[in-house]
Amino acid sequence: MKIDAIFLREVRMSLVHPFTTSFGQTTERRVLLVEIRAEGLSGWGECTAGEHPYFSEETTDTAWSVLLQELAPVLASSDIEHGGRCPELFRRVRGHRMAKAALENAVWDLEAQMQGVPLYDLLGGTRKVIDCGVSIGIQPSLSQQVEKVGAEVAAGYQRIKLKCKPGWDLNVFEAVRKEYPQIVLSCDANSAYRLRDIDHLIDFDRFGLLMIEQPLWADDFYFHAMLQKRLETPICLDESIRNRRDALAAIEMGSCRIINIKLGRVGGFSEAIAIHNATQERGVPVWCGGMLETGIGRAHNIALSTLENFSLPGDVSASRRYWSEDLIEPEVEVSPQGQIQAPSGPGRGFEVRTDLIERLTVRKERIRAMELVS
Ligand code: OSB
Ligand code: MG
Repeated sequence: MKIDAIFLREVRMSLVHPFTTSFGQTTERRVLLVEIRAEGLSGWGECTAGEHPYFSEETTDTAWSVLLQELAPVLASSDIEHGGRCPELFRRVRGHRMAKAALENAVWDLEAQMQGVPLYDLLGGTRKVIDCGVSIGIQPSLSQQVEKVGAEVAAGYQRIKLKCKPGWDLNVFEAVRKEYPQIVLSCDANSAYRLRDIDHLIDFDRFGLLMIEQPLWADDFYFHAMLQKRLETPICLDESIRNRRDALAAIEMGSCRIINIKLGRVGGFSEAIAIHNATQERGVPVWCGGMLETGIGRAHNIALSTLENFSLPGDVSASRRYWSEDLIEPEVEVSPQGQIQAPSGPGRGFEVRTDLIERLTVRKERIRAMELVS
C-alpha cells in the first residue's frame, strides 16, 4: 500500500465515571490516536498507554515521542502490504509495545478495508458474537460497590470483575456474594499483593471466583507459580504477559491457568494472535482485556475477541459505560444477553467521527517519509 500520510492526534475525553484501581484513579483520558491514509482510505489505531506510568512504563507522552521520532517515520517510508509485517519493521525499537500496537492495528484496519473484508475475518476470527464482562473500579463505599454490581448484572453482562487491593477485597467479595451468590465473579489486583500475603490470598478461594487477575508483581512468573500451587482459584496474568514467549513461560511454570490478552500490552494484532494460537494449543483459555479505550480501540478489541480461544467473557463493554459521546458510529452496544455483534462492514466496521475528534484534539502532527539510515 502506498502510504500518503500518518497523523498523530491527542484527544482529551472525560470518563462518565471515574475509574479507580489499586494504582490510582482516572477521570480524564489523554488518548493518542493514529490515522494512516493510503489509497483514499484511512486506517485508525488507538494507543492504550495511560496518562501516568502506573499500569506499564509507557504513557501518552512516551508513546507520542516514540511514534513521532521513530515508528511513524519508519512506517511512512516502508512499502508495507500487511499489518503482520509491522513487528519486523519496528524491531529496532526496544519495548514501547503500546506505541507499536497503535500503528500496527491501523495497518490491519487499512488492509482489511482494501480487501473489502471485516477486520475480524482478516484476523482469522470465527465468532460473529462475543461474550462480554465488565471491570468495575473501586467504589467509595461497600454499598455503592454492591449497587454497581447489581446494575451491571441487570444490564446482562456475563462476568463481573471487581478491582481489589489490601483492605478492599474479602469484605467486598463477602458483600457482593451475599446479594449475588451465583454470578460469575472475578477480581483484579493490578499487582497490589506480595508473597507474604499468601494466607490472605488463599482466603479468596472461599468466594468461588472465576480467577484472580495479576495478584503479584507486574514482571513476575516465579512467585505467581508458587502462589498458584497453593490456590484453588485460577490465577490470570495480565501485566506479566508481554508476548508469546512470556505466555509459554507462564504456562510451563504453572504461573497461571488463564491469560488476559491486551492488544496494546503485547504490541499489536500479530503478537496477540501468536499468544492466542500458543494458548489454544495448550488448552489455556484467554479473554480480551480493556484499557478504558475509545470506540477505536474498542472496535479492535471486538475483532480480536472473535478468535476461537477467546472462550471467556472479556472486559469489552458498551461505549456508554465510559463516554457521553464515543468517537465511532454506531457506538458499541451490548445486548441484554451480554453480547456484542461483530460488525460485518469492511475493516474495523465502525465509522470514525472525524469532526468530533477534531474538536477534542489538543495536539496534532503529520509524519512524512524519511531517509532510512542503515
Ligand atoms: O488491569 O485490566 C486492567 C483499566 C486500566 C488499566 C488496567 C486495567 C483496566 C481495567 C478496565 O480493568 C477495563 C476496561 O473496562 O476497559
Ligand atoms: Mg488487569
